[in-house]
Amino acid sequence: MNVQNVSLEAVGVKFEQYPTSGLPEIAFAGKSNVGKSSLINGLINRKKLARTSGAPGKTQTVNFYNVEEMLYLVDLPGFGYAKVSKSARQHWAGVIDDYLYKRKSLCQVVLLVDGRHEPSANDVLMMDWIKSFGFEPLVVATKMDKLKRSQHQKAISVIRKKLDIKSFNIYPFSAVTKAGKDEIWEIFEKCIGTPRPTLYEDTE
Ligand SMILES: Nc1nc2c(ncn2[C@@H]2O[C@H](COP(=O)(O)OP(=O)(O)OP(=O)(O)O)[C@@H](O)[C@H]2O)c(=O)[nH]1
Ligand SMILES: [Mg+2]
Repeated sequence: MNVQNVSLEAVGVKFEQYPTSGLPEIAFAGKSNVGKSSLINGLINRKKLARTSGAPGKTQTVNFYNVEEMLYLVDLPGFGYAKVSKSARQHWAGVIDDYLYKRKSLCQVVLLVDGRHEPSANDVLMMDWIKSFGFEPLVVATKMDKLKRSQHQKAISVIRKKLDIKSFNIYPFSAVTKAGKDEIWEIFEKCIGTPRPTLYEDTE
């Protein structure tokens, strides 16, 4: 997609604060500092519309980026950041859980993992968590520029094994070179207009 018009339309932690337009949404989940906000910036051709930081815990709200009045890219707070209190961790888990469970216009969930490392126990939990809502997460391996080209294939197979991914692709991405961006947009474009999994039950 050739993205030109994009804006941060809504920021919040509760449903009342989220957009009501019903545009399809794609959400980005993954541990703090893995590169969620950087991936969003890469996809929307902006350097810093989504705020990033070298220190984990930067994004603390659910942020809705309106792309061309066609869809929202939704930046979720990171999970599993050890330095925050247990109660704060529970709070964020609740915000993300509520969002993933109830958000009707959510059509795809992207799980980001660090391409340099074997996924952690938390990454595996997040994968299972997303699946429990009926989604097949789109797995993106970030920071691939930090690996040599010759290490890419091995890195992807380590992720595939640990996350027990058999039937779908893992998408490598670098926020530095933007490699992988077009492939990710291609998948996103396919899911625009796809309803969320039927596992979802209307609770309202
Ligand atoms: N080299 C390299 N650095 C990256 C890449 N993606 C992210 N980073 C860096 O990693 C750090 C964290 O990136 P963010 O995009 O803020 O991570 P986040 O997942 O949004 O983090 P939280 O908001 O804390 O959950 C920043 O210093 C980024 O510049 C990448 O593909 N390559
Ligand atoms: Mg962030």
